[in-house]
Amino acid sequence: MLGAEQVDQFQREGFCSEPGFLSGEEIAALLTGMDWICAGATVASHNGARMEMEPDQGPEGNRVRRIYEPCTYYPEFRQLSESPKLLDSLARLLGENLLFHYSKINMKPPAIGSVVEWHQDLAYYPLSNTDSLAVLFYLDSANQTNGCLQVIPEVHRKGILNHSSGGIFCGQITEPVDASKAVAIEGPAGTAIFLHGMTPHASAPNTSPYARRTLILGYRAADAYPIYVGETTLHAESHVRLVRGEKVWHARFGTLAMPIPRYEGVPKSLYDLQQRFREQRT
Ligand SMILES: O=C(O)CCC(=O)C(=O)O
Repeated sequence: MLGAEQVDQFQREGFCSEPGFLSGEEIAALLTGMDWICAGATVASHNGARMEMEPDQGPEGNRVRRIYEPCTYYPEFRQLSESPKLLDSLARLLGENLLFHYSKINMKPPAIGSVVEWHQDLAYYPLSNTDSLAVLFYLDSANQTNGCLQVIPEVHRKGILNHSSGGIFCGQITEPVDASKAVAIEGPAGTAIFLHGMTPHASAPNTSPYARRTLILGYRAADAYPIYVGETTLHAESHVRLVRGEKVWHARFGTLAMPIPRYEGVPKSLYDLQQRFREQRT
Protein backbone atom coordinates (compact mmCIF):
# COMPACT_ATOMS: atom_id res chain seq x y z
CA MET A 1 0.00 0.00 0.00
CA LEU A 2 1.14 3.56 -0.64
CA GLY A 3 2.88 5.16 2.33
CA ALA A 4 2.45 8.66 3.77
CA GLU A 5 5.32 10.07 1.70
CA GLN A 6 3.82 8.85 -1.56
CA VAL A 7 0.38 10.21 -0.64
CA ASP A 8 2.00 13.52 0.18
CA GLN A 9 3.90 13.54 -3.14
CA PHE A 10 0.68 12.77 -5.05
CA GLN A 11 -1.08 15.70 -3.40
CA ARG A 12 1.85 18.08 -3.84
CA GLU A 13 3.15 17.06 -7.28
CA GLY A 14 0.22 15.28 -8.92
CA PHE A 15 1.82 11.84 -9.14
CA CYS A 16 3.70 9.19 -7.19
CA SER A 17 5.00 5.75 -8.01
CA GLU A 18 5.60 2.37 -6.42
CA PRO A 19 8.18 0.06 -8.03
CA GLY A 20 7.39 -3.63 -7.44
CA PHE A 21 3.64 -3.08 -7.08
CA LEU A 22 3.01 -6.10 -9.32
CA SER A 23 4.88 -9.37 -8.73
CA GLY A 24 6.69 -11.24 -11.52
CA GLU A 25 3.88 -13.79 -11.47
CA GLU A 26 1.17 -11.14 -11.85
CA ILE A 27 3.05 -9.50 -14.73
CA ALA A 28 3.49 -12.85 -16.49
CA ALA A 29 -0.26 -13.62 -16.19
CA LEU A 30 -1.21 -10.20 -17.62
CA LEU A 31 1.27 -10.55 -20.50
CA THR A 32 -0.11 -14.01 -21.32
CA GLY A 33 -3.60 -12.50 -21.40
CA MET A 34 -2.40 -9.73 -23.72
CA ASP A 35 -0.73 -12.20 -26.08
CA TRP A 36 -4.00 -14.12 -26.25
CA ILE A 37 -6.02 -10.96 -27.00
CA CYS A 38 -3.60 -9.89 -29.76
CA ALA A 39 -3.06 -13.34 -31.32
CA GLY A 40 -3.73 -13.28 -35.05
CA ALA A 41 -4.58 -9.56 -35.22
CA THR A 42 -3.26 -7.75 -38.29
CA VAL A 43 -3.91 -4.32 -39.78
CA ALA A 44 -6.12 -5.99 -42.39
CA SER A 45 -7.94 -8.26 -39.95
CA HIS A 46 -8.57 -7.34 -36.32
CA ASN A 47 -11.47 -6.57 -34.03
CA GLY A 48 -11.62 -2.78 -34.19
CA ALA A 49 -14.03 -2.64 -31.23
CA ARG A 50 -11.43 -4.23 -28.97
CA MET A 51 -8.12 -2.86 -30.27
CA GLU A 52 -6.33 -0.35 -32.47
CA MET A 53 -3.30 -1.16 -34.65
CA GLU A 54 -0.13 0.92 -35.09
CA PRO A 55 -0.61 2.87 -38.33
CA ASP A 56 2.90 2.77 -39.83
CA GLN A 57 2.87 -0.85 -41.04
CA GLY A 58 1.49 -2.81 -43.99
CA PRO A 59 -1.79 -4.78 -44.06
CA GLU A 60 -0.10 -7.88 -42.61
CA GLY A 61 1.57 -5.87 -39.82
CA ASN A 62 0.65 -7.29 -36.41
CA ARG A 63 1.75 -4.57 -34.04
CA VAL A 64 -1.14 -3.47 -31.83
CA ARG A 65 -1.17 0.09 -30.53
CA ARG A 66 -3.93 -0.13 -27.93
CA ILE A 67 -6.28 -2.68 -26.35
CA TYR A 68 -9.57 -1.06 -25.32
CA GLU A 69 -11.19 -1.65 -21.92
CA PRO A 70 -9.47 -4.92 -20.89
CA CYS A 71 -11.03 -4.74 -17.40
CA THR A 72 -14.51 -4.92 -18.93
CA TYR A 73 -13.86 -7.85 -21.25
CA TYR A 74 -11.15 -10.09 -19.72
CA PRO A 75 -11.31 -11.59 -16.19
CA GLU A 76 -7.59 -11.42 -15.32
CA PHE A 77 -7.60 -7.66 -15.89
CA ARG A 78 -10.90 -7.14 -14.10
CA GLN A 79 -9.54 -9.00 -11.08
CA LEU A 80 -6.61 -6.59 -10.80
CA SER A 81 -8.98 -3.61 -11.05
CA GLU A 82 -10.80 -4.89 -7.93
CA SER A 83 -7.81 -6.20 -5.98
CA PRO A 84 -7.73 -5.10 -2.32
CA LYS A 85 -4.05 -4.10 -2.51
CA LEU A 86 -4.81 -1.64 -5.31
CA LEU A 87 -8.05 -0.35 -3.79
CA ASP A 88 -6.35 0.21 -0.41
CA SER A 89 -3.87 2.54 -2.13
CA LEU A 90 -6.57 4.28 -4.14
CA ALA A 91 -8.67 4.89 -1.03
CA ARG A 92 -5.75 6.85 0.42
CA LEU A 93 -5.78 9.14 -2.62
CA LEU A 94 -9.49 9.38 -3.50
CA GLY A 95 -11.42 8.37 -0.35
CA GLU A 96 -13.37 5.24 0.54
CA ASN A 97 -16.12 5.42 -2.10
CA LEU A 98 -14.49 4.51 -5.38
CA LEU A 99 -15.64 4.09 -8.96
CA PHE A 100 -13.66 2.19 -11.53
CA HIS A 101 -13.76 4.43 -14.61
CA TYR A 102 -11.92 2.99 -17.65
CA SER A 103 -9.04 0.79 -18.75
CA LYS A 104 -6.69 0.46 -21.70
CA ILE A 105 -3.35 -1.05 -22.60
CA ASN A 106 -0.91 1.10 -24.52
CA MET A 107 1.42 -1.34 -26.24
CA LYS A 108 4.21 0.98 -27.51
CA PRO A 109 5.76 -1.79 -29.60
CA PRO A 110 9.51 -1.75 -30.37
CA ALA A 111 10.72 0.70 -33.03
CA ILE A 112 7.23 1.90 -33.94
CA GLY A 113 5.34 2.71 -30.70
CA SER A 114 3.32 5.90 -31.15
CA VAL A 115 3.94 9.22 -29.44
CA VAL A 116 1.46 10.46 -26.81
CA GLU A 117 1.36 14.27 -26.84
CA TRP A 118 1.02 16.43 -23.71
CA HIS A 119 -2.47 16.33 -22.27
CA GLN A 120 -4.48 16.25 -19.04
CA ASP A 121 -6.87 13.32 -18.75
CA LEU A 122 -9.69 15.39 -17.25
CA ALA A 123 -9.80 17.46 -20.44
CA TYR A 124 -11.21 14.32 -22.11
CA TYR A 125 -13.94 13.57 -19.58
CA PRO A 126 -15.00 16.59 -17.51
CA LEU A 127 -16.29 15.67 -14.04
CA SER A 128 -18.02 17.64 -11.30
CA ASN A 129 -14.76 17.62 -9.29
CA THR A 130 -11.13 16.66 -9.91
CA ASP A 131 -10.82 13.55 -7.69
CA SER A 132 -9.83 11.32 -10.57
CA LEU A 133 -6.64 9.44 -11.35
CA ALA A 134 -5.07 6.84 -13.59
CA VAL A 135 -2.82 4.02 -12.42
CA LEU A 136 -0.23 3.11 -15.03
CA PHE A 137 1.36 -0.32 -14.59
CA TYR A 138 4.56 -0.83 -16.51
CA LEU A 139 4.54 -4.42 -17.79
CA ASP A 140 8.02 -3.98 -19.28
CA SER A 141 10.93 -2.06 -17.90
CA ALA A 142 10.43 1.55 -19.05
CA ASN A 143 13.02 4.23 -19.65
CA GLN A 144 13.52 7.21 -21.93
CA THR A 145 14.55 5.10 -24.93
CA ASN A 146 11.32 3.08 -25.03
CA GLY A 147 9.03 6.00 -24.18
CA CYS A 148 8.44 6.01 -20.43
CA LEU A 149 5.82 8.35 -19.02
CA GLN A 150 6.77 12.01 -18.55
CA VAL A 151 4.88 14.37 -16.26
CA ILE A 152 4.93 18.04 -15.33
CA PRO A 153 4.75 18.19 -11.53
CA GLU A 154 2.84 20.67 -9.38
CA VAL A 155 0.41 22.04 -11.94
CA HIS A 156 -2.53 19.72 -11.24
CA ARG A 157 -4.31 22.27 -9.07
CA LYS A 158 -4.05 25.07 -11.63
CA GLY A 159 -6.87 24.13 -13.96
CA ILE A 160 -7.28 22.65 -17.40
CA LEU A 161 -4.95 24.01 -20.07
CA ASN A 162 -6.28 24.69 -23.56
CA HIS A 163 -6.79 21.45 -25.53
CA SER A 164 -8.74 23.00 -28.44
CA SER A 165 -8.10 24.77 -31.70
CA GLY A 166 -10.82 26.73 -33.49
CA GLY A 167 -13.23 25.56 -30.76
CA ILE A 168 -12.65 21.86 -31.54
CA PHE A 169 -11.06 19.48 -29.01
CA CYS A 170 -7.63 18.30 -30.21
CA GLY A 171 -6.82 15.76 -27.48
CA GLN A 172 -3.59 17.54 -26.60
CA ILE A 173 -2.50 20.80 -25.04
CA THR A 174 -2.54 23.44 -27.75
CA GLU A 175 -0.86 26.23 -25.79
CA PRO A 176 2.93 26.23 -25.15
CA VAL A 177 4.01 23.58 -22.61
CA ASP A 178 7.13 24.16 -20.53
CA ALA A 179 8.71 20.74 -21.17
CA SER A 180 11.89 21.85 -19.35
CA LYS A 181 9.95 21.10 -16.14
CA ALA A 182 9.09 17.54 -17.25
CA VAL A 183 10.10 14.55 -15.13
CA ALA A 184 10.63 11.18 -16.85
CA ILE A 185 9.31 8.31 -14.71
CA GLU A 186 11.55 5.34 -15.42
CA GLY A 187 10.95 2.03 -13.65
CA PRO A 188 11.16 -1.75 -13.82
CA ALA A 189 8.25 -3.91 -14.93
CA GLY A 190 5.71 -4.03 -12.11
CA THR A 191 6.00 -0.31 -11.29
CA ALA A 192 2.67 1.42 -10.62
CA ILE A 193 2.37 5.16 -11.27
CA PHE A 194 -0.54 7.01 -9.67
CA LEU A 195 -1.28 10.00 -11.91
CA HIS A 196 -3.74 12.74 -10.96
CA GLY A 197 -6.28 13.45 -13.72
CA MET A 198 -5.11 17.07 -13.97
CA THR A 199 -1.37 16.32 -14.30
CA PRO A 200 0.00 17.08 -17.79
CA HIS A 201 1.74 14.00 -19.19
CA ALA A 202 3.15 12.65 -22.45
CA SER A 203 5.46 9.96 -23.80
CA ALA A 204 7.89 9.87 -26.72
CA PRO A 205 7.72 7.33 -29.56
CA ASN A 206 9.43 4.02 -28.86
CA THR A 207 12.59 4.04 -30.97
CA SER A 208 14.21 1.15 -29.07
CA PRO A 209 14.12 -2.60 -29.79
CA TYR A 210 12.17 -3.11 -26.52
CA ALA A 211 8.41 -2.99 -25.97
CA ARG A 212 6.90 -0.66 -23.37
CA ARG A 213 3.55 -2.24 -22.60
CA THR A 214 1.55 -0.27 -20.04
CA LEU A 215 -1.79 -1.18 -18.51
CA ILE A 216 -3.78 1.89 -17.49
CA LEU A 217 -6.73 1.82 -15.07
CA GLY A 218 -8.82 4.95 -14.36
CA TYR A 219 -10.67 5.59 -11.07
CA ARG A 220 -12.58 8.45 -9.51
CA ALA A 221 -14.31 9.38 -6.28
CA ALA A 222 -17.93 8.21 -6.31
CA ASP A 223 -19.16 11.81 -5.95
CA ALA A 224 -17.28 12.92 -9.10
CA TYR A 225 -20.14 12.82 -11.60
CA PRO A 226 -19.62 13.06 -15.35
CA ILE A 227 -20.59 16.18 -17.24
CA TYR A 228 -22.50 15.10 -20.31
CA VAL A 229 -20.69 16.03 -23.52
CA GLY A 230 -22.51 13.69 -25.90
CA GLU A 231 -21.99 10.17 -27.13
CA THR A 232 -18.43 9.91 -25.77
CA THR A 233 -19.77 10.34 -22.20
CA LEU A 234 -22.36 7.58 -22.63
CA HIS A 235 -19.76 5.25 -24.11
CA ALA A 236 -17.23 5.90 -21.33
CA GLU A 237 -19.82 5.58 -18.54
CA SER A 238 -20.84 2.12 -19.75
CA HIS A 239 -17.59 0.79 -18.21
CA VAL A 240 -18.02 2.49 -14.82
CA ARG A 241 -18.66 0.37 -11.71
CA LEU A 242 -18.46 0.78 -7.93
CA VAL A 243 -15.38 -1.06 -6.64
CA ARG A 244 -15.25 0.05 -2.99
CA GLY A 245 -17.58 1.67 -0.46
CA GLU A 246 -20.99 2.96 -1.44
CA LYS A 247 -22.63 4.78 -4.30
CA VAL A 248 -22.95 8.47 -3.53
CA TRP A 249 -26.19 10.14 -4.59
CA HIS A 250 -24.95 13.69 -4.75
CA ALA A 251 -22.39 15.30 -7.04
CA ARG A 252 -19.63 17.24 -5.29
CA PHE A 253 -18.55 20.31 -7.23
CA GLY A 254 -15.04 21.74 -7.26
CA THR A 255 -14.21 25.35 -7.97
CA LEU A 256 -12.18 24.94 -11.18
CA ALA A 257 -13.80 25.53 -14.56
CA MET A 258 -14.20 22.32 -16.59
CA PRO A 259 -13.94 23.09 -20.31
CA ILE A 260 -16.33 21.04 -22.42
CA PRO A 261 -14.62 19.19 -25.30
CA ARG A 262 -16.36 19.69 -28.64
CA TYR A 263 -15.77 17.01 -31.25
CA GLU A 264 -16.01 16.76 -35.02
CA GLY A 265 -17.48 13.26 -35.30
CA VAL A 266 -16.71 10.49 -32.79
CA PRO A 267 -12.93 10.05 -32.44
CA LYS A 268 -11.50 6.53 -32.23
CA SER A 269 -8.95 7.40 -29.57
CA LEU A 270 -6.47 9.91 -28.22
CA TYR A 271 -4.04 8.88 -30.98
CA ASP A 272 -6.63 9.63 -33.63
CA LEU A 273 -7.40 13.11 -32.23
CA GLN A 274 -3.73 13.99 -31.79
CA GLN A 275 -2.90 12.84 -35.33
CA ARG A 276 -5.69 15.04 -36.75
CA PHE A 277 -4.21 18.05 -34.94
CA ARG A 278 -0.68 17.29 -36.22
CA GLU A 279 -2.03 17.10 -39.78
CA GLN A 280 -3.93 20.36 -39.32
CA ARG A 281 -0.71 22.11 -38.28
CA THR A 282 1.38 20.91 -41.24
O1 LIG B 1 1.07 5.38 -22.80
C1 LIG B 1 1.49 6.46 -22.40
O2 LIG B 1 2.68 6.74 -22.38
C2 LIG B 1 0.59 7.54 -21.86
C3 LIG B 1 -0.81 7.15 -21.96
C4 LIG B 1 -1.81 8.23 -21.86
O3 LIG B 1 -1.56 9.30 -21.43
C5 LIG B 1 -3.16 7.93 -22.30
O4 LIG B 1 -3.38 6.91 -22.97
O5 LIG B 1 -4.05 8.74 -21.97
